[in-house]
Amino acid sequence: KLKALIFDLDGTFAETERDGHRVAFNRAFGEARVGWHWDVALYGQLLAVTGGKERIRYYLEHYQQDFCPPVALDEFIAKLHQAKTRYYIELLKEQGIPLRPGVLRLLHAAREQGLRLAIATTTTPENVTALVSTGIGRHALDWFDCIAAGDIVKAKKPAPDIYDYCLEQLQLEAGQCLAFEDSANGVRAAVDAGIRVVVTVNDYTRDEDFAGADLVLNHLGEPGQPCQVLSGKLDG
Ligand code: XBP
Ligand code: MG
Repeated sequence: KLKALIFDLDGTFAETERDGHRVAFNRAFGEARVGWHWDVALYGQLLAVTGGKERIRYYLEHYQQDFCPPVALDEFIAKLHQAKTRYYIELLKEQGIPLRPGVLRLLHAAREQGLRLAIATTTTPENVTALVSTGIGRHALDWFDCIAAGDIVKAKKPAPDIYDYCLEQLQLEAGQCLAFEDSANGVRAAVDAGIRVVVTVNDYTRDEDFAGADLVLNHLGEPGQPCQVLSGKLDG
């Protein structure tokens, strides 16, 4: 029997990547005067690597091979990423990023039916707090029995570790949970943890391979804005 819903955050709760994280990375690059800029298309490619620090490292290795960091590379990336987190939270507080259709409706419905809620994301914990409190309200942080985020596990999505961690915290079996994701990396993480998964695609992910997902939707739907099933079927 279904006991809990586990949500990805970036791209699933809200469209945070293009106008949120990407912009924050670029502001951090500006502050550090490194002269890099991640445009919308390049960022789409870099999203294949989950985790901001991991994404910066990948970019350096593949696009800036001649770059010499002024301090040890790990420290340089960590500092740059701290600045990025600061800009991202500032952006959320100043302009906010709306939740995607149906997200709040589903959270309310789940709570009414006694389902437990959790978050499984690769993003930094402070970003989860900021997105939930600006998108819904601070009180909503208490709705989640487990907020699994960022470096709490060693291997980020597509590894299943963050979902395994979540199941352990919730003390539930994979079969008692349903995950919500927006990307192929997220689907792989959930599927490899044995959890059934519903995908809501977005502009960055709609052409990805969601093998193993039970249901692929354009979004979760609102009254007057029905969702479209792109593939799959959820039984039971
Ligand atoms: C989201 C990510 C994150 C964000 C940036 O993936 O990969 O890295 O892009 O956040 P998912 P940080 O939706 O699959 O969890 O910079 O805080 O890592
Ligand atoms: Mg996502």
